[in-house]
Amino acid sequence: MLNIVLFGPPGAGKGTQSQKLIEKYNLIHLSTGDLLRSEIAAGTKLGMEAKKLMDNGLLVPDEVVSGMIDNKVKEHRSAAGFIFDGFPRTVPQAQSLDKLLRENETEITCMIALRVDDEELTKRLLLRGQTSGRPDDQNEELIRKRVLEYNTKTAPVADYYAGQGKYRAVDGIGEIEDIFNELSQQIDTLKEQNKK
Ligand code: B4P
Repeated sequence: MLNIVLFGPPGAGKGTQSQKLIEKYNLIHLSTGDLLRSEIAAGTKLGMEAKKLMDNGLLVPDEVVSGMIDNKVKEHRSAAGFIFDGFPRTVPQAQSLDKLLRENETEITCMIALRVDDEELTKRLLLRGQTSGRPDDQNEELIRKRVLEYNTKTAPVADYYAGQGKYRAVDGIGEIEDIFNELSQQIDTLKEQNKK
């Protein structure tokens, strides 16, 4: 299986690039942000709890997101692989993902990070906020809070995978198509290595 963690701060382009990668490599897209937003749209208890945190730029508890991912991985046992988008966002989430994949006799192939600076992130998310209707994209203060949450809780996840020799990064600034080509090259190299 080809299991990629697409990593980066809010607005780095994880969602954008995942859409293109799943098509090219026939992978299942698992975005915890999307899963949480569908819970909110369906008005579930979990969704209502998550909404309070998301609207304030905070992370949702680890057990909630890990539980959602567990269910989805089990639903797609025979898939060619997964793109994990926006997950894991904390070290405990990464540990629970490793455990889950081990139980399913597979593992993370690689984490690929999209590197984008804070000013560009703020610009992109404010722009998206004009059309998306997403409450967490509406003001600069909230966006900066999400970036802070990322820097304190999520950035260490990169060290977790680096410790396993599974960390790579690409420049996330530039044309969407150029970034996609760069990611594809990294994935093609991994696939070749996997065959050996
Ligand atoms: P997410 O839904 O994961 O979203 P995100 O970080 O905002 O965005 P992403 O990086 O996917 O950006 P996108 O491609 O859309 O998280 C939302 C919230 O959910 C979190 O704050 C948290 O509360 C909660 N949550 C989710 N997962 C969690 C977890 N595991 N644990 C705890 N809580 C969790 O791109 C953004 C914009 O940039 C778009 O408008 C796009 O068009 C534009 N863009 C993309 N690439 C570009 C490029 N190259 N140039 C210019 N613009 C570009």
